[in-house]
Amino acid sequence: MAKQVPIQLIPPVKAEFVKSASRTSECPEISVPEFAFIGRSNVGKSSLINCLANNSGLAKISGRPGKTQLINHFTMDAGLWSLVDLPGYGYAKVSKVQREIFARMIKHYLKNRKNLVNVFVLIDGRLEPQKNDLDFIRDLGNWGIPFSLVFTKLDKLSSSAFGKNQAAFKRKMLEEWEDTPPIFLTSAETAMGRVELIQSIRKLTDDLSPLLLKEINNAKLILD
Ligand SMILES: Nc1nc2c(ncn2[C@@H]2O[C@H](COP(=O)(O)OP(=O)(O)OP(=O)(O)O)[C@@H](O)[C@H]2O)c(=O)[nH]1
Ligand SMILES: [Mg+2]
Repeated sequence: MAKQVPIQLIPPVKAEFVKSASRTSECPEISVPEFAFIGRSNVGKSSLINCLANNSGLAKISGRPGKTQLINHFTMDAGLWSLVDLPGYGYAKVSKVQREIFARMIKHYLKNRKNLVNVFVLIDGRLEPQKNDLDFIRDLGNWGIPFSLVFTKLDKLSSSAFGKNQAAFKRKMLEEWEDTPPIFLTSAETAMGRVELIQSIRKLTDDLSPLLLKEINNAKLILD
């Protein structure tokens, strides 16, 4: 049985950097439920990971897009689950070849990482719906990968301006999807949404750990 973390208690999550990998086969050994943060370059993935961890130096942040270039693994809640910081998509200043390499790396990771439970797609709350976000979400749907939407940087605009962007994004999604996924409203600056994100990940971890651990053990037996 997985160790239970009381969902209501949100202490500073005990977080540690594990390793950076340039391909799925170099990722840490599968052991606990994993969650990934993805989104356009500069959307605030690394900042939000630091906000969740309550540690501003954990993941590398930069005002220049394209900072995160590898698959970065962190363990959270003292190793009960792991969080992955992925490179951003759609950064025009990266060469086409480099973008293609990132895209392939991300796709391979998402489709093959056996303990990946949910992907959090970060969307800049200041912007109207962006084609590359909608394209990426469509890919996730085609690959059958569960995901949630996380609107970021909400400290930077009024709630009415954000309300319009959110409504427009939902409308766009509903042109192709029957429903919208779970949505989180966040700011790494004010820690808005931190508790909700951690609660949701802990709940998924609590629900899934026993099943997932059984599957992981079975996979190991087959490999041995
Ligand atoms: N005001 C505000 N600024 C933010 C927030 N989140 C991130 N930023 C800023 O946005 C910039 C990019 O943040 P990162 O966390 O490095 O973004 P990223 O998505 O990891 O970027 P890449 O690794 O390049 O793909 C930095 O200058 C951050 O300080 C937020 O919630 N509010
Ligand atoms: Mg980053």
